[in-house]
Amino acid sequence: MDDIRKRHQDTQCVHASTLHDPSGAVVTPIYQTSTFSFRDVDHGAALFAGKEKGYIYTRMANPTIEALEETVAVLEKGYRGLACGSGMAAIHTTFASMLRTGDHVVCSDSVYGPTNTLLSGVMSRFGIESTMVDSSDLKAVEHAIKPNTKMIYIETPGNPTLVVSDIEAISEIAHGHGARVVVDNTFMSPILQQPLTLGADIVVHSMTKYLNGHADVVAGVIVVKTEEDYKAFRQILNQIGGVITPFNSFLVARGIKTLAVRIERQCRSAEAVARFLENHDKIQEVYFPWFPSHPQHELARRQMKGPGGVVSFELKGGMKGGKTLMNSVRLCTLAVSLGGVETLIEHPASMTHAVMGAEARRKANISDGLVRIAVGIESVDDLIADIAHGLDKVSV
Ligand code: LCS
Repeated sequence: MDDIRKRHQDTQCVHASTLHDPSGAVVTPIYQTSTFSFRDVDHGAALFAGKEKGYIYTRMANPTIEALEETVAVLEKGYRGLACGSGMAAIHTTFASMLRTGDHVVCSDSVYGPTNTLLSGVMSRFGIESTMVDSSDLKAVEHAIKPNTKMIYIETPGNPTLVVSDIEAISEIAHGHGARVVVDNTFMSPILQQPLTLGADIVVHSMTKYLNGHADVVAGVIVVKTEEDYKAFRQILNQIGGVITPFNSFLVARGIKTLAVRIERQCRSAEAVARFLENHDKIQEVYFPWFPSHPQHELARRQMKGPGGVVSFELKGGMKGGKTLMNSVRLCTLAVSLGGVETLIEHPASMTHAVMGAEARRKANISDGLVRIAVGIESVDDLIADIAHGLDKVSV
């Protein structure tokens, strides 16, 4: 569809990955090949020299992967996408493409645990410094900037406390200091938030979550705004080699066809679950950006089109209560990850954010009693009945 960029996102989800395959296939086929043949030596040389368009080798480009990359770029209103083998591969490729020894990064303290440790571990070994800040506090963000700050990295809402950061204001601050802004948009998907339209320079996603939506693929993507960035990032991705497979690209592109409808249901159900929890007498605190009790509630309503499908909360019984709940639910599955059609429940302090260590968790407000539910698309009545049953077992 030639004018796909002008269509509504609901339409883009369904049609953006259609390739115009010579066979007439309605769905982009899986080009399950590592390499592509050349007509003759001059053709191969012309492809390598960039004088002719075509495919060479799947680590460099592949039609099935390109169809997915184009789909996410369209949905994010970006220039082009670069699909990666995981969300972490997308984040690492972004760091490797934008930073060099001696640079400094300001990063939200509320990010997925391994993003935090990628900065404090691997990147610091290569001489890249980072400062973790509460990125919902604009003064703290500006204060953390140094003369060598090249990047402000935010995840909003942040995993797992759902702290919300102001993308537009942070982009203005960053650009005023010659730094660029990367937003991890995993928790929102492009349906609920389009950071590039708010001034951010780069978007990353773990496509393992909402974009794929079916808990059967690990994948990531980077979306850039300019041709210059695209070329630089592509070169680094090609060298590092953290690419996605054609088969996984096919699955994610298939998942995206239903993204808009899944997100609509997940937002509605998450709100109902959060409201149930907020009114329950065994619950101490609910973290949900759509509620007036959330500290960045007004910003969330302005910046996001919906709350997303994740609800975090603390029980009055602290960690002991949380453990009883997680061991007692029968429909919610005790597992990490989020964004799939099935509801998952997990314990950030001992699971997704264990790697950060106790001190970094304390700074990021991730208490030992915090429980995270990633709401799926089951009947919300069944979900609430399951959580109610689990809470019945908790003694406070
Ligand atoms: N960014 C965010 C916001 C994430 O939540 C995750 C994974 C990643 C990046 C990394 O993506 P991956 O390499 O796994 O595709 N988050 C997980 C979570 O909260 N539970 O399990 C994985």
